[in-house]
Amino acid sequence: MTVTDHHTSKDAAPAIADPRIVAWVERMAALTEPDSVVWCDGSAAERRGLIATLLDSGTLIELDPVKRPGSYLARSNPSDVARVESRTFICTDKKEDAGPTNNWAPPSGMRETLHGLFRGTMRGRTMYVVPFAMGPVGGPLTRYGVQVTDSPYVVASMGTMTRMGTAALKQIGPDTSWVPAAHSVGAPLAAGQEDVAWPCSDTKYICQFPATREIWSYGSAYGGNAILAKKAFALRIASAIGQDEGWLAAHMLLLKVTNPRGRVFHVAAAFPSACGKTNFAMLQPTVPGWTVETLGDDIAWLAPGPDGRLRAINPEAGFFGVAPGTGRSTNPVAIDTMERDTVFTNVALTDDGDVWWEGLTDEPPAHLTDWTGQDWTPDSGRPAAHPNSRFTVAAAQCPTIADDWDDPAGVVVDAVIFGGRRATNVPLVAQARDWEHGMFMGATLASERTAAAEGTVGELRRDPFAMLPFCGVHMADHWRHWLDVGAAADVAGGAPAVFQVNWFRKGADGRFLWPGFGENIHVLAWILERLEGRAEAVEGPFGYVPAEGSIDHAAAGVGDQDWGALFALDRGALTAEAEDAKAFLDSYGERVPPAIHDQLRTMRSAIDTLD
Ligand code: GTP
Ligand code: SPV
Ligand code: MN
Repeated sequence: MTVTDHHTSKDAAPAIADPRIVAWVERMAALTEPDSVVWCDGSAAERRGLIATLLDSGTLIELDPVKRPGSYLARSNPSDVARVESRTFICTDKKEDAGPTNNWAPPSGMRETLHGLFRGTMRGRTMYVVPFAMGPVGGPLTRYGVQVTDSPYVVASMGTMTRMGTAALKQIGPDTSWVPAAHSVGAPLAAGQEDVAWPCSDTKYICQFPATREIWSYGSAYGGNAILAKKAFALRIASAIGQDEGWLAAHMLLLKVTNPRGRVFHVAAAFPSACGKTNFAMLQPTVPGWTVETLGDDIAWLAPGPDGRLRAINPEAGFFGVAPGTGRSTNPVAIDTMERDTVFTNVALTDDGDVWWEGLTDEPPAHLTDWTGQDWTPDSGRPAAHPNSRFTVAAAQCPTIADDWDDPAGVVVDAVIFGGRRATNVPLVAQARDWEHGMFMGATLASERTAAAEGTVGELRRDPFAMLPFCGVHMADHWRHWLDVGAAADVAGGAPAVFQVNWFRKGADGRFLWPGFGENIHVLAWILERLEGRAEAVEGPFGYVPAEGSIDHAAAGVGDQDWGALFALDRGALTAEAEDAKAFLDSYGERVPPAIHDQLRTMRSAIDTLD
């Protein structure tokens, strides 16, 4: 079947394409009026062609082929540098189904708005049709989607971040559900008009329709705004699908750890954006005998396996990781992963054709071209790389990628961890008393804001399950769903144990009390020893915390005083924290599961008994 309408060259749809996809692509082409339509096959030759197009348009700059083989730098428009939470909408029939944490719009009204914006939006451009799989192609947990986009940069990104192309398309038969994802940068070209390196629009809409499993995104080419397989599909739409089908979409890294006795565990951990998932997933233990391997750094889908235990896959195929703060001393695995075949966005360019960002080396180079293309020196007084600059690279390139990272059946999850950036109050680590307590930890998670989205960096906000910007259902229903799925797993033979961590507690002098990074193995080891019944703990308001001597903090370079401060309980501050949690839960109204309120009451009683 061929795409037929007005002006120009349209690729014939592949013969294997499901007629529903072909019909949707035809409708999108008729609406957006591209000059041409290209069906992506995911081949290496196709990628080479895309890169050539992007070099030609100035979107990509080739890096030095010896220093950084197969790698490129992209500089975005300075107005298009991060996710736009204020422009992200969950379009449910009833406003209350989107819940208090989402921007809501009625589906019909939003559809009208989007149709208006998309009409003719691809004029002068190519519409790429990008079929993709989230999860190993053909796997039982894998889901499929098709994105149309007028951004070749986004196609190249989707090619790294997903299993993209013909293999995915072939999986979509007449009975396969698939998610249509429409994307435009919102910058049509008039005849003869010259393009810019990073086309985008001041008008932005990132819209999810959970009931019809549809995504529409307009105006941005950056990260989660545009790589629609990632946050829009694998978290927002997937959280709605998962609720219907009995599984969980989580903003979680996935790692495998082998202890000194050779026992293997798998751990899923939810931290908000730019709070250390990539680093934790690539942890290089400072304690001999422990090995950590990587399965995923951002998203996990958890589903009950045949034996009822929770299993998880990483639905992605690549990393879209935060560059600043990533260096040989903090995350050597990431540094090795991106030594070749990597696209960097909004980092600085060195004079010898390589990349740099704050934290890559202790000493900045004497001269750079900054992320906006301006000359930069260490006394410029501004960052050389944008704080949300990122690297895009295939997961398979990671030297610590686990052998089971793409097992279609997923891995059994032994422990679930919640973490945030908390300068005060929250201890380095605590174990939940049980699943319900763990869900309370997730529900009340709070973190200081980072540069991963627009807003004031450092401001403390609740970020339940690290899903605040990514939940396609009412947040309290998401909690109830986690409670239910865990309860079922518990009956079937064991829900994962749940923990909370905080690498970011600060002393009165403003310095981090915990060294973090490779030293986080001390905490991970305690967590896994708890699972084996080998580590002692004492109970307090946050649950079980390490007993004296159960973590060798001196080995992590932490003195007794700082160690004490990492677990200090200030009755006044914790009372205020609990008050805030109460107000937060109350603001969610009646959908909050009673178990969550019960847990807060238990915590308040424990706080009341403090000296
Ligand atoms: P998204 O991709 O936005 O979802 O973020 P992420 O959670 O994967 O963030 P990432 O691991 O890239 O971490 C971002 C920042 O956290 C970097 O600047 C790191 O240097 C910093 N970071 C990570 N781990 C630690 C740690 O253990 N201690 C401290 N102090 N900082 C850390
Ligand atoms: C995040 O912000 O959590 C990210 C980056 O992982 S983005 O894909 O842009 O959402
Ligand atoms: Mn993320």
